[in-house]
Amino acid sequence: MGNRTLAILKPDCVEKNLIGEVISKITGAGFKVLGMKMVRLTKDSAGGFYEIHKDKPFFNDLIDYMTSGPCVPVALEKENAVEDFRKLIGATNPENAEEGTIRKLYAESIERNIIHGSDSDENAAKEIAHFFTRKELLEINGF
Ligand code: IDP
Ligand code: MG
Repeated sequence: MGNRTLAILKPDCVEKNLIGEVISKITGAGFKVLGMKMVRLTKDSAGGFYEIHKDKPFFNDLIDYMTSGPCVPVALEKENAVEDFRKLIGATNPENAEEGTIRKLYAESIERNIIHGSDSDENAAKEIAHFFTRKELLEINGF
């Protein structure tokens, strides 16, 4: 069981001025913020991040969406981080997300669903490394 996960507050979250509300839900659920930054993804960076979906019919739209404006990657720490965070954000399609989850509360569609969460410990480590260097996290947190 790993204790880290990567969130991204996606461009629709930033556009809708929901950064504060969403971070508040995350910290309220017991996650500690290890690192957070605002970035504008390039097509290459977004394509690399979502490499696993490159053959899906929604891939090009997904890359357009993720590069449409700034987003906010957040490295998070908590016991059982990956599983607990996926529960907190809810199903990919907000129509199927449970009441009270971040996607149920704020997302408008299966594509524009506000937030990303890693789906395994292995991917969490890779995804955190996509946005934050080990040195950087070490320097920020002092451990
Ligand atoms: P996840 O974000 O819940 O892990 P994934 O299946 O990994 O969902 O898909 C990555 C992202 O691609 C989703 O969060 C969503 O933005 C987009 N996406 C997934 N499935 C569809 C779809 O069927 N149509 C349009 N966009 C989709
Ligand atoms: Mg996924």
